[in-house]
Amino acid sequence: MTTYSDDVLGRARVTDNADLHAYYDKLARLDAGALWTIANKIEPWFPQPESVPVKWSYQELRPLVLEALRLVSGDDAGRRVVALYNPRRRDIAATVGLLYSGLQIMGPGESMTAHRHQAAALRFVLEGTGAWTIVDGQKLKVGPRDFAITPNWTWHEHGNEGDDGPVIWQDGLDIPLVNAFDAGFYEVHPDVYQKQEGITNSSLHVYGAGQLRPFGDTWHKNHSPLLAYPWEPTYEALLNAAEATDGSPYDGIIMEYSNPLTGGSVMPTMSAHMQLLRPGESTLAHRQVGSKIYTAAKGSGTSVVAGQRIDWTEGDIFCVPSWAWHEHANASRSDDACLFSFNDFPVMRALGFFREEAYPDNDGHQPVG
Ligand code: 1HN
Repeated sequence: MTTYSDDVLGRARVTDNADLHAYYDKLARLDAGALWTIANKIEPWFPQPESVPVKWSYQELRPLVLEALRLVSGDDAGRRVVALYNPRRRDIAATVGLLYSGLQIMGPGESMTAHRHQAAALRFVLEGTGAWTIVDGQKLKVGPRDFAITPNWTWHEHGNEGDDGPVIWQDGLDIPLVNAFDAGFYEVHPDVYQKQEGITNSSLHVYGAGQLRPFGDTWHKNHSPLLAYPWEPTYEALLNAAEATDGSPYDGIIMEYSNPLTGGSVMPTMSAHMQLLRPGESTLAHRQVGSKIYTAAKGSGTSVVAGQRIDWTEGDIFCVPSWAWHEHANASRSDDACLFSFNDFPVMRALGFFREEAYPDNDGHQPVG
C-alpha cells in the first residue's frame, strides 16, 4: 500500500537546526542548496497542480469581450482577446496547467494580419456566422460550434466577413508549454496578409469523408491534414453512436477529433473532444494525468471537479487540473447536452506520463463541497 506520509524512511526528514541554517546560507551564496530541504516538494507522491478548478461564466464575460471591440482595434491589439487565467498561473498566462485559453472577438468586416509561432492553436466558435481563418494558405470558414486547428508554425490570419454582428470564438494554445521549454519563436508574415490558395475548406473536401482517404496520399506532417471539423457531422456522429453504444461511464458518448490518416490526435501537443450527455445522464468520477479545458457547447449541466460543483450553460468554460476527480451531469431530462474539451494528453502519452483511474468509493461519485 502507498503511504503518503513524509515521515518515513525514503523521504527527506531532516530536522533543521542552527548549524544547518548557517550551512544553507553558505550554499545559497554559491547558487547552490541542500536538496533535502525541497526534495519532498519537488517529488510529490502524486501531482500537486498549482491550478485550481475555475469556471468562466460566458454571461459575465461576454459583455466585457464585446466592450473590447470599441476599446482597441484588431490591428493594434494583434489579436483582440480576453485571456482566461487560473489565479495562481497568471505569471505564465495559463488557464490550467500549461494550457492557455481565451475569447477572441472580431467585428463585422474586420480582418487580422498573418503571423506564425511555435505554439499550436485551436479554435472553437461560440457565436457569429462570418468567421474565417487562413491557415498556410487554406481558407476555412467556421460557424458556431465548429472546431478548427492552427498547427504550430503555420501562417494564420482571421477575419469576420459577416455583416450580422461580431464573431466570438475560443482560442486554445499550448503557449505556457512551449514557454516552459524555452522553445518559443514568432514571425510576422512578410506580406502582412496571405493569399488564399485553392478553394475554401479544401482540407474538408479532401480529408473530410470519414472512412475514405485519398489513396496514395503523401501527407507527412505531424498534425492532421484536416483543419476544420464542422459541428453538424460531429453532432451526428455522437447521436449515431448513442443509438449503438452505452458510451463511457465517465464521459457519456465521447468522440475525439482525430487525424483521419492516423486516428490519433489532431496535433502532437493537444487533443480535443466533443461529448454528449443524454437527457438525465450523470457520469462517474475519474481522473487523468493532464489538464483539460471544457466548454459547454449545448444545453446545461453540472460538473464536479475536485469536489467543487460547477454549474454550466452554453458558452461557459471551466477547467480540470491534472489528477483532479471530475464527473458530469446533464441538467435536463428532455434535451441532450454537449461538452467540447481540449487537453494536453498527447504530450502526457508521448512522454509516458499518462495515467487514468476511476473514483473507487461512494458508488463512483466524489463528495461535493
Ligand atoms: C494568437 O496568435 C492568436 O492567432 C490567438 O488568433 C490567441 C494567444 C497568445 C498568443 C498568440 C491568433 C493567442 C495568440
